[in-house]
Amino acid sequence: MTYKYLYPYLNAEMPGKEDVRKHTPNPATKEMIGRLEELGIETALDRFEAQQPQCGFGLRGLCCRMCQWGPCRIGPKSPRGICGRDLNTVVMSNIVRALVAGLSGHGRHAHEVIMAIIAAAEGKADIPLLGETRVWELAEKFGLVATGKSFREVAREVALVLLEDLGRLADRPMRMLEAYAPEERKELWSRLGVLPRSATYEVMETLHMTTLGGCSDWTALAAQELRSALAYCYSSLFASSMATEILYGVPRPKTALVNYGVMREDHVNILMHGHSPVMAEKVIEKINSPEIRELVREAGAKGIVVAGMCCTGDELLARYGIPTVTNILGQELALGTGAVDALVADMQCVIPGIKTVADCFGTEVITTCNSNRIPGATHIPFDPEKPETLEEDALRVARLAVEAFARRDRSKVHIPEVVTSAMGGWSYEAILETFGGADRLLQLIKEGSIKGIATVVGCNTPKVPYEYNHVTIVKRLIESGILVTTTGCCSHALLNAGLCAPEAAAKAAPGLRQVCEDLGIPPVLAVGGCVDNTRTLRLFITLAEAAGRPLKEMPFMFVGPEPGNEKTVGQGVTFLAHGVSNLVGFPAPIPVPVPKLKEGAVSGDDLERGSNDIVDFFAGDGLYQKVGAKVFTEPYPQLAAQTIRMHIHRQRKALGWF
Ligand code: BF8
Repeated sequence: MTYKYLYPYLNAEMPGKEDVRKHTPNPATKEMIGRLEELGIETALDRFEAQQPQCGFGLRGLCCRMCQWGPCRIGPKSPRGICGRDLNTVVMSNIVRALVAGLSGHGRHAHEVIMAIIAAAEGKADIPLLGETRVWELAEKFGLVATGKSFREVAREVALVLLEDLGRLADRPMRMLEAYAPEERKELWSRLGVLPRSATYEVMETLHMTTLGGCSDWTALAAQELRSALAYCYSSLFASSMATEILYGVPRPKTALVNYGVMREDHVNILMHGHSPVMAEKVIEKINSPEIRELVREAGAKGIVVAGMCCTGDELLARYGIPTVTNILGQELALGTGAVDALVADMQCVIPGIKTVADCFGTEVITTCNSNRIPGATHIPFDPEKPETLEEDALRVARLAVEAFARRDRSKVHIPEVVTSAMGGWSYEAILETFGGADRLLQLIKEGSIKGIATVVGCNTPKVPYEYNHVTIVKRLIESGILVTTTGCCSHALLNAGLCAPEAAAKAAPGLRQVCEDLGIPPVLAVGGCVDNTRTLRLFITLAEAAGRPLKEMPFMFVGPEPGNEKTVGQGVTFLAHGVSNLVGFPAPIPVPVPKLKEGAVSGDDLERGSNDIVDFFAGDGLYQKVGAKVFTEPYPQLAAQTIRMHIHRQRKALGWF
């Protein structure tokens, strides 16, 4: 492996575009990087190179921009900012601010799907409520009285509780946390004083604590980090995932073809992108209408291909087996095929660079969320407070896509002929049913057929060779008998690499291979979008309960090999707060202690590690003593896989599971 850029103070190297093209595992990606290069179209990989070298202060979280006295940079010459803030305060403030930015993203997602339930229940929009079992489950957990009420009334009341968890200002318990968190954790979080009120309150409190003249005790900021992560987990992740299940049902496993080759030259190709599925679902309904079918025929197309990107793609694969194409760092490459007639983008992770690529091919970019506008794009929003126009709006989106097909410049179309078969739809219920219940799955783990479970998730970053870390780590994990669950952009890498197909069992260690072959399942289970990380978390909680052990003792790990979006901070800290250690594939913006020669060293091997409070907190004993979990950082995937194996091995040994 070659890396173009060396950052000694991070203990890390970063790839250039050529390194990415050489090492990225998907042949379709390699082909598209070359194709866009040939056409002279710029992508994120070019802009990443143009940004080199990146600011060393920013990379280590040492830049403070929280007031107008600054920006201040913390370094040997200026160990404090102008206001007197020290390194610990600046670094921890930056981290907790990133976390609540992510909380705002998933919280806004939760808001949209919760409001869609209310609109459906009140009969204001033709949106289904297919997740009946989830409604009754939540009503019971929340202690709602259902007697004498219709299903729709109960669904509405459940939605109102979820909404309250997003916005409560008074110091009262979060209802989802009360309902789903393990008892042992609730007691611990109460003792630590980190029980949250709501998403809104914790975002406000974090911004308040970190502004000029706010909190300068980094340990209080670290507590706010845990508090905000719990708000993130229960009000935003759990709520988004379950509210979507109330709308469109709980997914069950299904197979599909994925990868760039699912697009067809003679079809209208529509890519659904983003996170919230409400508009995407309605557009899919409309493309089957007689009006659109007639338009397709008139335009000379053989049909419509709907395919997904990022988390909306994960959702559609999980529910309908709709093919997926790629993830956040592949979105420009997918448009570079020239075969996409419409890109329908809702919220988050829709990078502005797509418009430049779309304009080269006449692709219709349609934005559908008022929070996510792109200059020059056609904007047809779904507003959950005004859902009455959804039918007509979705029809308009479908019409625009077909009209764009008629205009498509056929001479520029270049679709890599790469398709992969895959399975998606691994909800919490589906996993337990497939394994024959929690006790049976636990038995397989205890006897060692399955060594442990790693949830390998998250974004892409241009700081590692695109998708190489995801795929390399996961291959090594299944070779070691570790079952993998996956979501988000990582899942697209693994889907396209063939690791989510039952045939991938042949790549697993003998015990895991036997289990997968007996059940007809892959060793890598694609559970959905990022908010569905709660499906894995719930599985971990259930298995720990079945084992009668606290979650922190179980052979499980949270792995984010290619962190990118601020949302990943909350994902990791969510699992940490529950006692599940993290492996992150690139140093977070915290100062990494770089090894240096000991005083009087006689050889180059005589090294000592530097240290600082924040690294000791996350990677040493600080956080571990509080919650029983820590953060490992390893940008090199072979070493990362080894670290995960070691962690799971140690956990098993401590449990006596051999
Ligand atoms: O929530 S994995 S880049 S698409 S943030 Fe975004 Fe990261 Fe992809 Fe979905 Ni998750």
